[in-house]
Amino acid sequence: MSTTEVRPARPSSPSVPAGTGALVGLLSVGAALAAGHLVAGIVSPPSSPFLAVGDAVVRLSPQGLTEFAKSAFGTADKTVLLAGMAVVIAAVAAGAGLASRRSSTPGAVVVAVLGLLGFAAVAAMPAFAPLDLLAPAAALAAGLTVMRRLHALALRRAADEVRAEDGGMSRRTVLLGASAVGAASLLAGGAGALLVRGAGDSRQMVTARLAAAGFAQASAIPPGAAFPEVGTPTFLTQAADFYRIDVALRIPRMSAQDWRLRIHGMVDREVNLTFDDLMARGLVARTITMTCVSNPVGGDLISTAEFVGVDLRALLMEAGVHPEADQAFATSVDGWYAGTPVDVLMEPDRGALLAVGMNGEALLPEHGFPVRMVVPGLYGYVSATKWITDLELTTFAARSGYWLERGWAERGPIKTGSRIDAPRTSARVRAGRVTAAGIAWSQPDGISRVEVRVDGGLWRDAELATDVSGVTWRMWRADLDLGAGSHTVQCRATTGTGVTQTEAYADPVPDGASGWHAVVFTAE
Ligand SMILES: Nc1nc2c(c(=O)[nH]1)N[C@H]1C(S)=C(S)[C@@H](COP(=O)(O)O)O[C@H]1N2
Ligand SMILES: [Mo]
Repeated sequence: MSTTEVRPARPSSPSVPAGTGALVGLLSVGAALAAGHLVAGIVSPPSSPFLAVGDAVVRLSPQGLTEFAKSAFGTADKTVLLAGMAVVIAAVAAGAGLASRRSSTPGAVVVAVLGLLGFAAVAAMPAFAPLDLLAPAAALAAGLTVMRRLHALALRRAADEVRAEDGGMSRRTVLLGASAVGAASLLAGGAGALLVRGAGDSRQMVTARLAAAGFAQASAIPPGAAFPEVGTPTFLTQAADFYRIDVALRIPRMSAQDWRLRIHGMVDREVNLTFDDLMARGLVARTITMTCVSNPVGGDLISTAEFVGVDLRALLMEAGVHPEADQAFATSVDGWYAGTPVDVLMEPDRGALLAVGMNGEALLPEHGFPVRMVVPGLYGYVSATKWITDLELTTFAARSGYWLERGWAERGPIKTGSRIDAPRTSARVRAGRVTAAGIAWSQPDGISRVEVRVDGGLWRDAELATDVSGVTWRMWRADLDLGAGSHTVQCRATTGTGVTQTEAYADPVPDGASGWHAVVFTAE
């Protein structure tokens, strides 16, 4: 009896040739990126997983690095970044294919991990909306499908070769499958790129036209108009940090060229406007603080920007509003609607705008590109229709706005308010001299006084920042002398006409919150 084991000569289990393996990896990831880009182009351009990952890289990079990239590559820095990303992703994809020569599982795992990265980047976008998840979902599905199907094809071909079977699957079948996937990816990715670029081009064009018209830079806000060094917001809110409220599931995408506005209803003459018509009229810049009616006492649904646009009152005068019309009913391209009191719009000094720009640039898509309404002193839900395409002069009796139908008030004047930004609730600060700071607003009369008190003691005047205008917020600060222990600071504002903010607490529903903001913190 022999002790030597005789292994039967069995054919080694089939494995995909290295080159084919790498190709399968590349094609799977390529198909994923292309599918994601195409769906994003249709649904919402920023949700392209490839672009979203790029944006996330920029946001998460240390500032020094992004500044270096800017100085080294100038405006091409984005392109350099995306090209670099493409190289890294291609290397990972080829590696994943090489690791999957026998089974497609390692490749599928890599595709899934890349897919999750895409999901995370899209979900972390500043203007994320649930429908944005469609693009990374499409990418993941395409990547996994191609990985499984192409790999199976390549493996069958390899097995046939091992068995040296005649009439087995030919090399051509694999090549054909790979070419089909490659061609489909190129088509999908190309179409996606066109769609994505179309949206971006239109915005860039508007920004360039604003620059040419002399509105590139938001006008200088006087120094001393804000106290960010002690905790207030900056005077102008960056467009990307501007609070955002809307019921749009996905941000409407409309090019400026396709935009139209019809002013009609109870008017002498219907007015029809294109974007070029708007630009041809005199543009005006107005710095305006906007507020949402849902903003609770102490809340942050309040922001300020320099808006550029066309005077809405002048347009309405051109149309000739009938005296019976008490409501200007605006509809946006996504179907949302809001009614604004005509008497407010027609106040000579109110300054209502059809805005096309914000802080020296075209509006951001999520803030109403290409055109929105802005009315100083009215909450957004009755005045600030984004993506506006229709303005009907009518009556409150005839039509009700979206939030009116849901129990909110008919007219939405912004209530006088003030907020403490420093110290923060539950903060621990050093006992001794503590600087409290915050904001106050009362449109259109402005703020003449802000008072603070500690632990229910006497009210004392805070120092007011340089006044900008009655329709913007005004910052304040006050140095307090505090012993160790828990403290409560409160603030209250007085309007330009001498009316002090009410202490009476009210919830935001139905016409805006009221009451004095209080912050409890500890000095130690
Ligand atoms: N088309 C559209 N416009 C809209 C809304 C909306 O839901 N859809 N919300 C309004 C509300 S309630 C507010 S407070 C402001 C907010 O504008 P912002 O997102 O640019 O800050 O937009 C207004 N315009
Ligand atoms: Mo709002």
